[in-house]
Amino acid sequence: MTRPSFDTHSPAWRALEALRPGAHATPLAQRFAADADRAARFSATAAGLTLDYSKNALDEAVLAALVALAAERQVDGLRDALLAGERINRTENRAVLHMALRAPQGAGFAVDGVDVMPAVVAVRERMLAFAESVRSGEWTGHGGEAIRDVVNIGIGGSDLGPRMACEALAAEAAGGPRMHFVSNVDGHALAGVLDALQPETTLFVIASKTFTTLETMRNADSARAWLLDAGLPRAAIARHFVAVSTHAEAVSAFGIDTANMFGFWDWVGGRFSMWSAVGLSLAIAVGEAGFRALLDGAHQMDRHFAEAPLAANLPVLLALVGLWNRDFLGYPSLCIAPYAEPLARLPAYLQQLEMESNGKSVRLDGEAVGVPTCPVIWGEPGTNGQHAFFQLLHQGTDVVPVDFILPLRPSHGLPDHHRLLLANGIAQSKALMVGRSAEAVRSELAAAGRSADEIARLVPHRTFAGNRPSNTILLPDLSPRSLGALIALYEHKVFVQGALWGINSFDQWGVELGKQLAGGIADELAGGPAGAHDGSTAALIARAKAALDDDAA
Ligand code: G6Q
Repeated sequence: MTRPSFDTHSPAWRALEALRPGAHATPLAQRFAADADRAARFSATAAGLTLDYSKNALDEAVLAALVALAAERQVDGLRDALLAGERINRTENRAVLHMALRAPQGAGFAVDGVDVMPAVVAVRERMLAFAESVRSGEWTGHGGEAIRDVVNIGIGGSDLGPRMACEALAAEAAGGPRMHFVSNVDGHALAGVLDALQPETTLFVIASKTFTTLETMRNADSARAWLLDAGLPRAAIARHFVAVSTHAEAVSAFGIDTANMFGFWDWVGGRFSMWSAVGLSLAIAVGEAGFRALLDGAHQMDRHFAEAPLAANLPVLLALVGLWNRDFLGYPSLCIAPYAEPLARLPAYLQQLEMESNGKSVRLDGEAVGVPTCPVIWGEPGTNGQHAFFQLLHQGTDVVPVDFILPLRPSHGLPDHHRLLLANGIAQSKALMVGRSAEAVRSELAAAGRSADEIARLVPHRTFAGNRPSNTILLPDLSPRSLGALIALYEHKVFVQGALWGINSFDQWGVELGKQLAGGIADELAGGPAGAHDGSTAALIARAKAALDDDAA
């Protein structure tokens, strides 16, 4: 279907503009004081997850206008087009069907009338069987030893998802091999991993849809050289390297047996691919049952997204609140604060998911969007962040909305830690909202016996205005099922925001120019002819070349 073109004069947009001045008229804390049901009114649950968005500067009129905007922008129709396998990624002429990867056989996902599920299920089963054979020791290295270390070599979408999820689900990984991830072309990354490994017991998973990505191929070549330099024969490559790719010819030329290549399809975007064979390393880590549970959690969220009305639809609500904060209240960034150490890589994962998808300035029709799109996504796990950047969240000059992500049960057995962790997460969202008044600071200092002078001097520093927005997302635990639902929630949020802004969330042309220029500069650094550069770039190349030539001499 064609998307309605973006219109800031539309009735819903104008209604929201009219509501904007009211957003700050009543502070959040007062909204709660006036309405005992506020938290329940602005919370929703699906696939085991609860989203509490009540600590945002909105009321029922704003919410109704936001939902009207979603209806006006035909979000439900676009969602149906997505699920119907239409080629909604129009700049690349591709369908977008990562939901099929976590659906059961017979789910009916099709592209151009061809059911994709038989192929999806076939690769899924082959890949899970392979993962189990590595875990069980049935798959051995060239010399017959079981695999003790798995190194995933990939970058971007072929790295961030499995890396994040392996860390998040480490508690599920008992009995499997140790997992390592190498993405950066910076040799420190690969060298640091290889130093501790034995070639005879190491399996490399080369994850690259195209099998041409510079970083991945450089790292894969170096890993292969490491194996051969250790004295293993070329025939060993087939036992120590497998590939996740769509490029059979390149895989075979590398020395990998295409029987050990796990494919996927052009309708799986890199940053949406952790559910495909790109999740092979994760499947080796958490095993077949864990991987299936992850898929099922995501599938539950998919069903909710497909079926729930807009006003009760978690991804739609998360997207609408984000759009309200970005476009109407003008907040330029969004902090992701998982209160879970295993989710340490989640902010980086969501950075790619949101910023590569919606960090765009033009609509699908080529016209400028005309309003701010994706905010800067950043964050760190709590409670660490509290001792670092939370100062700015509480008292800085920019208001930064926060997504607090709280798994209610831990994956470890240490007593009492989790009570303290949850208390801190909840306390931070409250503190951001209520702040601390000058009056409260004065009384506290007076009660502590401070002099009047000292009180007058300290009050401005110790006061904070509060009224700062946040969402809280509660997960029952940090299980594969909960993680799957959480990631699918953000994926669909990204889709909905793209639909609201009228942009294509599924291409990434903005990353191409730097890659092209790097190719030319790499040739120059190797002694090739100098290109046409500005003064700064030419001087930097000259200095880099001098250092490289020095080292080579
Ligand atoms: C993600 C992007 C990008 C991609 C990497 C790796 O959506 O497309 O991050 O995943 O550039 O690409 P390959 O898998 O082809 O190596």
